[in-house]
This record gives sequence, C-alpha cells and structure tokens, in this order.
Amino acid sequence: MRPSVTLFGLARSVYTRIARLALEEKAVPYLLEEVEIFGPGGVPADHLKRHPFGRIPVLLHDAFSVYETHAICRYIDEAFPGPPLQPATPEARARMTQLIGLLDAYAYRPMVWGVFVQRVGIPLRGGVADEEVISKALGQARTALAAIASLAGESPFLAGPTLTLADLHAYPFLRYVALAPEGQAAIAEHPSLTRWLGSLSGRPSVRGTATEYERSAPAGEAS
Ligand SMILES: N[C@@H](CCC(=O)N[C@@H](CS)C(=O)NCC(=O)O)C(=O)O
Repeated sequence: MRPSVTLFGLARSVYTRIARLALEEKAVPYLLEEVEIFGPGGVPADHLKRHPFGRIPVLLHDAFSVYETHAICRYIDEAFPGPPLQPATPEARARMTQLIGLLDAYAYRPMVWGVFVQRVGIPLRGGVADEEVISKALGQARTALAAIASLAGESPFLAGPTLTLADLHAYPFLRYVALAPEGQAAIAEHPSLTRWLGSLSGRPSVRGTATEYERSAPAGEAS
C-alpha cells in the first residue's frame, strides 16, 4: 500500500535529506518521489504547482501539502508519534530555531554551492572548480562553523542534550562541506563539531539517507 506521506525531492539534495532525516527519526513511512529540478528543461511544470519557487522538498500528507523545510520538519515532529525533535524549554527551542535560521541564511550557499559543488560536484561531472568562488565561500563557511560551534558549546547535540531539528538541519550541510578537503580542515578547527559529526554519522537515519557522493568518498573521510 502506498504510504500516506510523499516527499517530493532528490536524494542528493541537502534540504530533501533534512526532511528525510526527520521522517526517519520519527519512523514515518514515506515515499520519496524524485523531481529533477536541475535538468536541462528546468523545474517540471507540475512541480511548480506544488512549489511556486520551484525548490525542493515538498511534503504531501494525505491532502495536506507544505513546502519550506523547517515548516515540513516541524509538521513531521508535531503530526506523528515518536521521539520529540523539538526541545521543551523556551531557551533550547530558541537556540534550535536560531541555528536553523543561521544555517539557511548564512551556511547553505557557501557550504553547499560554494565549497561542495565547486570542489566535488563540478569535477565529478568533468568540469573545473572556480578557486575564487571556493576561497570566498570558505571564508563564509568558516564564520558559520565558528558560530555553530560557539552556540552548541560542549553539548552532545547542537541545541542541548537531545537530538533536535537543528542537528537534522545541520548534518547534510556539514557532511557535504566535509567532502571537500578544505571544508574538512575548516571543520577540524572545531573538535566539538568533529565529534558531533562523527556521532550523528552512526545513526540509522543518517546511514539510510547517505547520498551518492558520500558512498563514493574514500573510506574514513569525514565520518
Ligand atoms: N527555503 C527552502 C530552500 C530549499 C532549497 O533551496 N532546496 C534546494 C535543493 S537542496 C533547491 O531547490 N535548489 C534549487 C535552486 O536553488 O534553484 C527550504 O527551506 O525548503
């Protein structure tokens, strides 16, 4: 039987993975329907009906449709049983939301497009990385990494003692940035982030959503 939840996205997309991590952590059965928005034809017309900005992911639960990843993840957490993914105290909740806002506003573009796509994605397709883009993005990524490390302190998870949506939002970005040698080095400047990345890497949700890029990474890299 088809599950009541469909996630429209791409397995290799960081934002799709964030939503998948929330679904997996809550053990919600779902179907991932791949929508190739980066193809030569651009965003498929039927996807623009789901998402007016042509982005991924979009979640459909029965007749309820929602886009914007943080909204999707909060919905998953609140609509389904399973371990809560949002902390109880106002302070920890604010910290979680602050981290997610920071990741969206200041980390996604430099980490994913500036460092990962340039250093890993483009060469894999036979292209040549733009070193100027990488160098500028790396500076911005370092600022974001320092801010995340400072907010998390020595907590086992980014917003405190338990796993929250902030961890699920950060992992795909940091995992991709770590696939670039200079990204890995920037993360290594923060031992607490290296430990956090390593501990999340062992979770079944993370292993079950590993992307093609991680699977082809040399053993031991950015584990
Ligand atoms: N604000 C959106 C961002 C989603 C997003 O940018 N997704 C990427 C894929 S990881 C995308 O659709 N990129 C297409 C583009 O940049 O045109 C959200 O939170 O869902």
